[in-house]
Amino acid sequence: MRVDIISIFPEYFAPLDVSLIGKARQRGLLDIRVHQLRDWTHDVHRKVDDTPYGGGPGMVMKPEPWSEAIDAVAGSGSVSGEGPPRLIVPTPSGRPFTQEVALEYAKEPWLLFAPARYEGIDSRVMAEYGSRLRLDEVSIGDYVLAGGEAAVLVMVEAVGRLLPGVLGNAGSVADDSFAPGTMAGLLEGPVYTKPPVWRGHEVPPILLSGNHGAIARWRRDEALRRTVAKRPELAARLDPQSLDKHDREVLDDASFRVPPEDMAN
Ligand code: 6GU
Repeated sequence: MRVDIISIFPEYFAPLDVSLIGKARQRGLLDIRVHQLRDWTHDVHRKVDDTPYGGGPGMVMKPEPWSEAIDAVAGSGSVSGEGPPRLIVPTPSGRPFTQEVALEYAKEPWLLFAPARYEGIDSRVMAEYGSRLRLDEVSIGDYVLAGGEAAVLVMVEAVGRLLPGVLGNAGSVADDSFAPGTMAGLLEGPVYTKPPVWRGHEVPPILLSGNHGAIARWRRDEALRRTVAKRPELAARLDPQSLDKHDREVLDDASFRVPPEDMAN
């Protein structure tokens, strides 16, 4: 996968040299190119922002540097004869970035991220590229960051780890909280390693039993309990048809009412 990032803070993306994503880049699985937006200005001050029409606080990013940058990067050859990149503009007013969206992006050959500072990019840039490219305005959660750069780091890591060959253990993607499958819609339960007793805390004995069926059942119970405790709104969205008798007993014990089938979603 090719990923381009246009930002006034290219140095913000140094973490993409590290760990899982850094290794994926070294191995040629991910081609990440970071560009300085100011390289597409033409004045001595390399100005990228101006005051907002209609007044109000803060500054708005000017359309011209963004359009020149996006045209140059999106037009800079394609990935193995594919079309233009998918353009992703991080903004707290975008649609939520979820695991589903990460899985969708992981299928793309080419992503172009356009993180803004200040109060955002002049909206005409989105109007223009919304009709020329596939454009997504996405938010990583209900809080406000000082700029989109941290959101790009989050999205590149979430997407990058889904690419074929990036994770050592292919099973860990299937086990993810929010991944489709037998544990779909449940948070992952607790995990343990050696030693078997640490500061008086024991590892649950079932995990040492070697009984893989019983371990899988126990893990599902823990996932159900944790989901009810920490994310009751996720528990409420569980498909009643995916719940067996034991699941219902665990949920009942956690004082969670499974909605009747006609109430589910
Ligand atoms: Cl994508 N950008 C900014 N600036 N703030 C955010 C966000 C994005 N997602 C949540 N808050």
